[in-house]
Amino acid sequence: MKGWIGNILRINLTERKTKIESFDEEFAKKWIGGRGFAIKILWDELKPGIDPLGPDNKLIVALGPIAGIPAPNTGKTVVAAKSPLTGGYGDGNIGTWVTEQMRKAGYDVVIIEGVSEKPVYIYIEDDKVQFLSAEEIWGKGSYETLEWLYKKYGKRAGILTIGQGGENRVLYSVIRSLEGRAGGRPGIGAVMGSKNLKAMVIKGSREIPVADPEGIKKIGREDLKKVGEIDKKTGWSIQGTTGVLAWCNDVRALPVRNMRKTSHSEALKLGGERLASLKVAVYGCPNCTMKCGITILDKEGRHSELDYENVGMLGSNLEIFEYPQVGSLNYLCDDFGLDTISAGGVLAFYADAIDRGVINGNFKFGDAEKAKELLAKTALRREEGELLSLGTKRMAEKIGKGSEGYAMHVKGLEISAYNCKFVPGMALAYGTSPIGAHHKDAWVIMFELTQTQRDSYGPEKAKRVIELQRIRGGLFEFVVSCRFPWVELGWELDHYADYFNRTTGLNWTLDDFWKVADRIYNLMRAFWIREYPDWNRKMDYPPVVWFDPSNADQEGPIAGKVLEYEKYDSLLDHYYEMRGWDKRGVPKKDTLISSGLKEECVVLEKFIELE
Ligand code: PTT
Ligand code: SF4
Repeated sequence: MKGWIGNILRINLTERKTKIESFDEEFAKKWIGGRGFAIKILWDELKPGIDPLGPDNKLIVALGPIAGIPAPNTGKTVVAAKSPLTGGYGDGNIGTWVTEQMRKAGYDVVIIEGVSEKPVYIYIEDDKVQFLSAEEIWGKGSYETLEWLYKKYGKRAGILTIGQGGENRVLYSVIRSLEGRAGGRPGIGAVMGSKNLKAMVIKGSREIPVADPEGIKKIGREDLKKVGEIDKKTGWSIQGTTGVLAWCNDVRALPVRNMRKTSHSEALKLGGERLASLKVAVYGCPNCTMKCGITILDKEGRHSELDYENVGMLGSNLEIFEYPQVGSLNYLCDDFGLDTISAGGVLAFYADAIDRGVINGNFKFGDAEKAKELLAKTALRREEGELLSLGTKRMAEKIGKGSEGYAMHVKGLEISAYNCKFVPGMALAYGTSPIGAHHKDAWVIMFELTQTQRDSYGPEKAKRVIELQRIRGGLFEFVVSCRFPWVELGWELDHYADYFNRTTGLNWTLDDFWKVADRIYNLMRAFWIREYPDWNRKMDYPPVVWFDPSNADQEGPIAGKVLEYEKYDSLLDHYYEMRGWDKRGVPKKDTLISSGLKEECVVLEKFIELE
């Protein structure tokens, strides 16, 4: 078998035992890697209903066949577990040296299970695995921890770590790596913390086995150069992802004031041009020639790396329009290891609830200093931070008084920085995203607002959401590579089939990938249903406030417009029909069987009646 190493490293923290297991070509071809391996392992090995923060949850670190090879943007790693925030499948994709080092150490997957009695970190070097005391770094922020580990193991060591947020099990804690990389929005950092695991450090010394090493070296190197040249020509990485902020403000899709508003007169203070003018450094992932980690000095003079989501959620959504202050909030999220999107959503929800008088507190939109204090209290779970550590869904359940109506989440995961009160297709993308409201799988908004009628709920939108889910939530998450060369520079998808075939020696077309993507989607959905056997289509609804006419913009191009329930339902019907799911959003028997999930179908039938 080429392309895959065929090894899974299983690490049991309770027993301090490790084991190398192998998988065969059939498994490899069926699930490919990354998210594919993660969902299959979690489905097979987790008993439904387990406590995501208990010893039975498993942290999966998974790579795909092109991860780490010398080709454009292959320095990414999938981290996954049952999410403590949503109770469903959760994952994230993080830029890190772990990718290359783990492949060189000889593993496609690392499974971390059990709970260590005391805080530890794991050091892996090829076949050697050590459990080491984390006493010196437990309680420290992720920057200090990374520095401590780099000093010991060198700058090229693959490191995944958590901050105090993960240690204290804040439900939206992320895993951190490198200067500004963070992954695992649905609380994968909290899962790591619940295992008393501060960090995983990995180094490898072997060759990554590929079918065509010379071809990969030549083409990969040429393509890295070409991608860099296209980036320079287009100038994309000058502003990086923040280039989209001005557009979101124009089309009325910017998150402002807990998404009550869709634009702001001061929005351009947070635009991409402004960010570019403040740039002091650029960071990024390994194997990347279009590095997008634009870094500024925050209010306290520290390096802070900003992306659009961070700026939208910690800036405009909180009505904070001073870049260095947004930088400070972002820095704190990184250091504590909190997800910026959820943290921004939680703070905005808290300010909104106070503003509406349903809860007492002294936090207001626009108050950057208080927001900093609240982030620290959240990470340490002190005072009101205890409430904020739960995420908006649970906060609303505790607060009550109708606050669930404006808790901006789907399935418990806070909505990322696209305000869809009148963007039906993107609302569907959030509704059907397999980890809760994230834009990763189907960023359909640009297509929708530039190439379709905004007020249409027609099948063309459902079709495009599925196409994007196949590409972004499928292909890029199972071959494991950053999607930005394709999204931002138009680098064609055929390149990925080429890299895949050169690493594996197979002869696959993109159509072969879509079959795998659909299989993974069906299994991720089955995982959710097994956890929530009373599943119904309401699980795929965006927040009710987006349907509320009293929440419509008062002026501007979408004045008076909001989503409509009946029409959203018809869009959902189109989506379900195209996916082969029934009216509840449950995959039909035929769909499961024809996508190669016969055994999984038998299991699922024990939890819910299948059509
Ligand atoms: C990603 C999510 C995003 S999506 C952003 S900004 W984006 C937020 N970034 C955070 C951060 O930073 N610090 C922090 N403490 N929390 C953060 N939470 C948010 O996490 C990221 C890039 C980006 S920047 C995007 S879109 C693309 N995402 C990819 C993806 O999902 N898959 C893939 N194959 N390629 C991708 N390329 C791009 O990677 P999650 P990263 Mg990420 C400061 O983690 O959980 O997937 O959520 O990993 O290495 O930081 O790269 O406008
Ligand atoms: Fe990482 Fe950005 Fe490069 Fe993608 S484009 S590999 S996210 S630095």
